[in-house]
Amino acid sequence: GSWRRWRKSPARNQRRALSNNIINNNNIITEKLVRNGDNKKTVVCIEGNIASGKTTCLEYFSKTSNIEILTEPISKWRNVRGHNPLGLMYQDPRRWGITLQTYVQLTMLERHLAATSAPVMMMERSIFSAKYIFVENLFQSGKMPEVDYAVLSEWFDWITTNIFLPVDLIVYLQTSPQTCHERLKQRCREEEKVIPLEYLESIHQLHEDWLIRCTSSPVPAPVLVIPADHDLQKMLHQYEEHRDKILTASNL
Ligand code: D5M
Repeated sequence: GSWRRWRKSPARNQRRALSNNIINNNNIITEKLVRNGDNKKTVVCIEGNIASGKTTCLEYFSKTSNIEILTEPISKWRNVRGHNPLGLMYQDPRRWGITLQTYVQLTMLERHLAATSAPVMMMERSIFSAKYIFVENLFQSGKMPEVDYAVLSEWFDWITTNIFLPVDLIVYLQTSPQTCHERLKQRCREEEKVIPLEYLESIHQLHEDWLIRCTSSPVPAPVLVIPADHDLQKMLHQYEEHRDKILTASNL
């Protein structure tokens, strides 16, 4: 694993969000913010390609006391009032991409603002990767109309400028797209049967541009890279090795 530097601009945006929230101290966001501030909670986001092993990582840390785990709200994405926007997006991204992404953005925002009580909150992905990886992928591959991308971007920019969403550490599970493809076939989730290797390759490149090359979107926190092509035993060993570093991320 290695540490990478992070860029300053999102921090500046988030400081602005912090002061905005304090000035408008009549809303629920401010209450949560102040509570978070008092507690000095550490927020760790686990990022990585589809089937990169995020769940295994979260399961490992769920056995630690004082950590609250927030998994991706995928059950909501598969069932919102009887509809399955995730499945629809895979079937016809051009038509349903905006539908899923609007809902992903809302549910991720809910996760970031969750009133957890443990000193460490570990999240599966983030509102940042939803935008910088998945929305970007839909748009860049020509599967999202420019107007949909513009509207989503306006929403995202407003949210991240006006709401303080602190992240202390990003753990990037770095895999090869081929490994993810193998793991995906094994887990056999109905909606994902249509995912080709090329989709995983695009998602991989976007992660690398964002978190390794730092050439695409702002990185909201320091990044710990963990190579994640290994078998379960080796992965658990690596999590053990990095455990203290991850749990004390707010001291970085
Ligand atoms: O991701 C679970 C499933 O959800 C997988 O099919 C990818 C999909 N996913 C996750 N986030 C997004 C966004 N933001 N847009 C579209 N699709 C998404 P897993 O990596 O297995 O946890």
